[in-house]
Amino acid sequence: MHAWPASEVPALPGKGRDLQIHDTATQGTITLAPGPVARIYVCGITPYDATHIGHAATYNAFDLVQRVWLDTKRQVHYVQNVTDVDDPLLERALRDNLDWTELAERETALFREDMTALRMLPPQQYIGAVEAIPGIVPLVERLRDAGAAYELDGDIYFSVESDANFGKVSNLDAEAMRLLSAERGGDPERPGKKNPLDPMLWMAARPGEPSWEGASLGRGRPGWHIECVAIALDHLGMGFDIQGGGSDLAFPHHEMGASHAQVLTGEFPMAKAYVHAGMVALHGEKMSKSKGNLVFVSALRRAGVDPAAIRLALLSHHYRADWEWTDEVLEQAVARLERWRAAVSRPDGLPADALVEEVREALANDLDAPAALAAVDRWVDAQNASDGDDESAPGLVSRTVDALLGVAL
Ligand code: 5CA
Ligand code: ZN
Repeated sequence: MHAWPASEVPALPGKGRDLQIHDTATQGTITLAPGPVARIYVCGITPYDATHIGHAATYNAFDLVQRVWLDTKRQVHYVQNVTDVDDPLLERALRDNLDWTELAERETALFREDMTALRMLPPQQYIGAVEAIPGIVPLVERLRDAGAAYELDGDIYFSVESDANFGKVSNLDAEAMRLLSAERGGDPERPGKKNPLDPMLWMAARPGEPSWEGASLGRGRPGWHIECVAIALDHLGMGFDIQGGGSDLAFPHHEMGASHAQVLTGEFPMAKAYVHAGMVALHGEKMSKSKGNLVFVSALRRAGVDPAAIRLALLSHHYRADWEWTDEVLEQAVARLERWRAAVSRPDGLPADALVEEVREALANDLDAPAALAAVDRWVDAQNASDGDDESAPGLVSRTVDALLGVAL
């Protein structure tokens, strides 16, 4: 499917720095040194409800990754999926008496608008689960033929025991895995499974639900984890630089994906770094479509909030932190945006070459956006309190904030 338009990324003087990033799998910070083309896969939305601030915060983190890489003069190959067929989508369509394809199309269209408004750089490939089915079926067949999958009443399950590295992405103990599996789309209680954690690869057709021809698998629809593996391997291949998503994807989604890929290719890990963003809460609880405690990006936009202020609100928290959205977070961002715009609208100002390096350094250090904002704040405060005469400074600050933080002043 088509993605959304890219905003321009201004080139900055000098050269950016290599990204150091926290990797969930090794539980430490690693320095990524991609080749001329850095490769990233970011898990996309399940389009049954509009983009909320939690989604936007997660996509903001991976947008910063791209901006750091682009600043090092690399190209970025970015792939994102859309889980446009899955249980939660079908359940919502049924509840609201909607055609599931229309619901998915409507919410994906709104997501594109939100991403465009927030100046998130688009993926080169934006792939729906449905369009990926022809690539998913042969992978499931291969897993089955390799003895890593088995049938249960027509459904095909992946056997986690077929992968010696299972557990190395999320580093959780068996009990934690079991609890999270039940919470996040798994079915650990289903009788007949070899291991309660085994995830579904292919679900046999159910009455009243959409299904597709699956060659030797029979009619059905794909499981969730194999969807992302098929799309990532098809477009990026093994050993790409980052697989990203919110921290709720570390287990089971990214763990299972790494396992599928390990059995398919004999290689581990699928991504050099597994990068996870913290969860955004509202009124003390994780924002989630299932709980309905949501602040929608589109609703804020409709209420007249400048998307640049939304973006600054996201940037004011470290991507790995769990944080809470409040009116105050937004008010502070609106005030900051105003201060920054006033400072760069003057015809001249204080030299800003050091600021460019400070923002670069902050972001290269595990995407420390709050430190980057603090550096800009310092320049802005000094600029507003003095009368520097560097005519190139306001433009350079604007371009830096645009190129590295995605905020248009
Ligand atoms: N389609 C799958 C991924 S393949 C999925 O998880 N979709 S989603 O719509 O539920 O979430 C999309 C992305 O937003 C995921 O990376 C998820 O981890 C992230 N996300 C969801 N809720 C929050 C939240 N409250 N705070 C931060 N990130 C969130
Ligand atoms: Zn995914």
